Amino acid sequence: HKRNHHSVGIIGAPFWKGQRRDGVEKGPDLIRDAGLVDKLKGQGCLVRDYGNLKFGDVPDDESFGKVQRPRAVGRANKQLADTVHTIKNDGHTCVMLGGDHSMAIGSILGHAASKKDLCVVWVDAHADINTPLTTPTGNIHGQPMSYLIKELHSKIPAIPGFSWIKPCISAQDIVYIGLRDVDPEEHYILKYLGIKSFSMTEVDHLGITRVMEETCDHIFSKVKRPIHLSYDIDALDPSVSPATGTPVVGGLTYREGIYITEQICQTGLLSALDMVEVNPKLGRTEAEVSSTVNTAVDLVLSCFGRVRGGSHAPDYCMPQP
Ligand code: 4U7
Ligand code: MN
Ligand code: MN
Ligand code: MN
Repeated sequence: HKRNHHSVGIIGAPFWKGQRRDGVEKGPDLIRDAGLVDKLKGQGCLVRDYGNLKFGDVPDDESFGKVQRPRAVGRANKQLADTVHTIKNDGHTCVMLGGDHSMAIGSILGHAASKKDLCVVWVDAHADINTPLTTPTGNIHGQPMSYLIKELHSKIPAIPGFSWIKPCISAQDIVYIGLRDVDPEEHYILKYLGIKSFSMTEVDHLGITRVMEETCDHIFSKVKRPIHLSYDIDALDPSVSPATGTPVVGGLTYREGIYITEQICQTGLLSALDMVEVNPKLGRTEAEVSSTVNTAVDLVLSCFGRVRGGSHAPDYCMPQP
């Protein structure tokens, strides 16, 4: 048994302006209050907590067409990108606690600034690949992928606050898992770009074991490369994680959700993780909130070596009678 060597840098991104439901900005502190840092240390990780980003007010943030609060989202993501870049240069695996999923823009761009060849595994009920021109809601948490994919660059108009954003990933370097609420325009984009995706139908058909085998075959088909895992808590079934902004029935079980993170950990190539869309205000009971938050914590822990079969310190000694 090798000692758990993970060095983890945590950054909280308490940002909600990529959608309309308040409460999601409470995510980072709730996940910390559930004991994330001590639990990571308890399983042998080195942990540095970089705290929470602070987002100033952005006055006169008029919508751009349908797109809501573009300047606030652009600015917050620039702050996050710079911090993620720092955390990567400090040598950590970066954990971004959201916040809504619009923060994946800064998280992935900051990650890409130090790891050019990263690939993305996006675990979500949604594809989050609407462009500013296809978005049915105007919410940027449903659009982050469209700004990041090179092949979509020509379809993206100039958005105020977004001029610093340059696409950094290719369509072939993305895998989706858990999809079950994809807008028609998003479905067209997924097909048109040939993006690998395992919807809940594929999870049912193949089982999560083969889904993860095929995910790794796809992302490592040419060379081994760093993984950016972007995990939206709404990928899991609302019976497991109900406290989230856009729950969709028919999601991943707790066990499937954890199996994904265990297998990503097994690759040894996890380089950054987003854990987003936990919204305590949308739990109807204390139990719904704690089930959602505890699941988020468990997912992070299993990204960093927690195994369900148990483990022990390499220097453990049996008590002698
Ligand atoms: B989440 C949606 F129209 N597709 O674009 C949109 F259904 O980060 C939902 O995955 C997006 O939670 C959900 O607003 C964003 C909608
Ligand atoms: Mn989602
Ligand atoms: Mn999402
Ligand atoms: Mn959601």
